[in-house]
Amino acid sequence: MSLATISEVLQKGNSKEVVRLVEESLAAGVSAQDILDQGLLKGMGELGTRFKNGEVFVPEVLVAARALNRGTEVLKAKLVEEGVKPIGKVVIGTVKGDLHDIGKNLVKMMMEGAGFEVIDLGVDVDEEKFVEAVRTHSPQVVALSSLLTTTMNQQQAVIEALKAAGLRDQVKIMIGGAPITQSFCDEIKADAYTPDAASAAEVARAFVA
Ligand code: B1M
Repeated sequence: MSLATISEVLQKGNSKEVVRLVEESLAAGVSAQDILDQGLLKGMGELGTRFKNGEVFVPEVLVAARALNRGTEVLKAKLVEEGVKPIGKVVIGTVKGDLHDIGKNLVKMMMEGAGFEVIDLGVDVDEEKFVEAVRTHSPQVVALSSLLTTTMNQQQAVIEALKAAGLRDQVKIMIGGAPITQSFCDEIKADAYTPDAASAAEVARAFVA
């Protein structure tokens, strides 16, 4: 059994089979790191590209993400044992006044798939909670999602609050959501706008590279 099989089965969203194959690979002596990189994360990365190209849709990504989570649960103990470190930390949330979380959850999954530890603050998150989370977790990236034209300005409020707290320069601020554009990103001086979850993960990876 090759690790490519894990990648393929993950993309089909078959959690049970992913768990079985991960256990089988561990038993055969394959390292948890290789299973993670060449099996699970590779699969999620490929699916992310297909999602970006419009070849698969939200439901497929959600079931694959569930399979990824089940697979990483099996690996977790081994990874800790092998001393594998996440590539970085991301604090993510949907801004104050906004309850939409499907896109935010996809960004979270893609970031996790890219190897980040993600601290998810949920929805309707005010600027002070973001500031507090940056102080507590020292992430490299803060990711803000907004789906409403009435809440997009809240992304700027988060940036201003981080500035006022003296934390702005310690993090890269990424923004996204249906009404967000590159010109809005330039206007509020965020560090990056990405139109979809897969490119958000790619840009976050580039920030910590
Ligand atoms: Co609402 N809603 N909604 N809604 N809703 C929209 C956004 C809307 C466009 C519908 C419409 O009128 N055509 C409209 C906004 C209009 C506007 O502001 N111009 C709208 C409205 C008005 C409202 C309410 C005000 C309705 C009401 O109560 N009168 C209300 C507001 C509640 C609130 O937030 N305070 C409301 C409520 C809801 C539900 C609760 C019913 C539900 C949300 C459920 C949930 O999220 N758990 C809902 C839904 C589902 C939608 C639509 C139909 C779908 C949104 C979605 O999940 N899309 C939406 C219409 C539409 O988009 N067709 C609509 C799928 C998701 C994968 O896409 O979130 O865009 P999206 O994420 C993408 C990218 O944007 C990007 O990556 C994702 C995937 O690649 N992305 C990022 C997102 N965040 C990112 C962050 C990044 C990078 C990329 O970096 C950090």
